[in-house]
Amino acid sequence: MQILEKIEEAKANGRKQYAILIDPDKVEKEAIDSILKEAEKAKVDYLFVGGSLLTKDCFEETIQQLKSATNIPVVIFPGDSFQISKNADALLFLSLISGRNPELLIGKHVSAAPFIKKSGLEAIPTGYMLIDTGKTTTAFYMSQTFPIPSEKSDIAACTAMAGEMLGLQALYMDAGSGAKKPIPAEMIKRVKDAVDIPIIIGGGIRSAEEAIVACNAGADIIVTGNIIEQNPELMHSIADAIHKKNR
Ligand code: 1GP
Repeated sequence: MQILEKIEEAKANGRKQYAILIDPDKVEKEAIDSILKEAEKAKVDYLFVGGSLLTKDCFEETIQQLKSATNIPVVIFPGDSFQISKNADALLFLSLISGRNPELLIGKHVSAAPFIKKSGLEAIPTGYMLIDTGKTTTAFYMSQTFPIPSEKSDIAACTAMAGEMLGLQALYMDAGSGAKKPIPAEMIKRVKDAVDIPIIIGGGIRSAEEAIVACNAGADIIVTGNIIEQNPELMHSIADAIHKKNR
């Protein structure tokens, strides 16, 4: 089954899913095995891999390490057009619809398209929306765009609707890695009421309680990154809380 089908099936059955983000730049090669061991025990649904700024040349090596060590699907969450690997299971083909930087709306996609096609990777057309919850994150700076202010739920809802009308198959609303606060429930709810496509929520989620607030508001997939790198054990309580919603 393709990854998008899996996501859609889970959504149709009201099953919430959990992804952890592995930034190849931040996670030491030696730490990956222990993170994966915990991820398998916690029944994490997806491993997202990527970063807004990679300074080490270890992207492909990280994908291969993950693929050889686990059966959890590996989904590229690309921070740039060179973050492509035929060894992953899918790639979120992100268009930064919250911003007005043409390179991130369509430009990089044009350069990456032939490589993605050749790789045979499943590309999931995803509307990427950056939400400002009070801190300039690397994603905001690197994208050179204005994120949507977290109290402007109407802008988020209209952006999401436009993305869905353009044919995007999923939305990723991101407060950015290490955000001060997660995206407010009110905004998630407004977006959920506005569209039918699956909604991925990430950025600044540090506890099971915060993950549940996002799930209750309408998130279909919760992503945590930073906190897992600092404390892999935490993924158990977050995963349990998210999956408990499924019983
Ligand atoms: C960032 O949504 C991800 O793109 C995860 O954010 O690292 O803050 O969990 P955190």
